[in-house]
Amino acid sequence: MSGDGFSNGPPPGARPDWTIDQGWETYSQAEHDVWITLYERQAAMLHGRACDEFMRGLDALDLHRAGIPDFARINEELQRLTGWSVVAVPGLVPDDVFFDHLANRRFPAGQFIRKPHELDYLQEPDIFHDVFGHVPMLTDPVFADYMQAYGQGGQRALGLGRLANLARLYWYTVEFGLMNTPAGLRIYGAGIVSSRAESIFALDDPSPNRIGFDLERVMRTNYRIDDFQQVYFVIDSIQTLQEVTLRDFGALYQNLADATDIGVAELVPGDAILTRGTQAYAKAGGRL
Ligand code: HBI
Ligand code: FE
Repeated sequence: MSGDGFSNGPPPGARPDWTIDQGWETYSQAEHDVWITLYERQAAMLHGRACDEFMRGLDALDLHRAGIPDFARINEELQRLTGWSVVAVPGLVPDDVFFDHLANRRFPAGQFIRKPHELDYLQEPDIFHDVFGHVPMLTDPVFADYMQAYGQGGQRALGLGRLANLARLYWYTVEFGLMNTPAGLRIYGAGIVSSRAESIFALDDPSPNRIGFDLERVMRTNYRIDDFQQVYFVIDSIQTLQEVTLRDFGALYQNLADATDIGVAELVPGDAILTRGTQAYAKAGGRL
């Protein structure tokens, strides 16, 4: 990604919008087996952990079959449900390209799958994170609209120089969001549902803070990309995300221009604290 958030050009073999063919027929059996291993260990444990919208989406798309899903097959159902589609990309794409896809209801998904020794952790989003993690929620009409609005907002934030604030919203909702439901705390964030260890940590561990979602608070909060989160923000329902998109982000960015950042383990006045975390995991050195 370029520093200013605007792209130079796609790598050789990719189209101008950075998409490539999925080339579904080129995956090896070993690669399909990685998908099956990951799918089976996640799908079973997510019952009672992931929110109903995610579990319904997982069923609707039938992502199991015999391995890595064929985007052409997923897209038939996804198009029918919410008008979204999945397109293949080589890996991370520049911010402006990413937002343009989302604004047009296309989700860019990594074409490659992690290696058998990387089952638990990898830096770049692969097809398992992108498709298993993100795509089920795109079958929900309200969430689908939120993602499109995020893409449109991203294009605007780039122009206003406020991308850092907006990226935190994505991080703490789309990637690491939790939901307080009548049945209990549930996961909807793709970064959590696609990770076995964080699916347990995010809900059950006493270490992280869990705080009621507040848009300005979230936009001021730093995040970490190298380990479990030290704070999770909790929405009451997907409707909370719909309300977010009705806010005037221009006014919000003006307020935020003078506001200080909030540390990942910090609590501030006004926080609706669901769990006051011990931070024991981070204090002990985290993943190390
Ligand atoms: N590219 N493929 C891919 N996937 C992402 O999640 C992604 C990206 N490029 C930029 C990006 N995310 C983020 O920088 C924005 O959400 C801010
Ligand atoms: Fe992601």
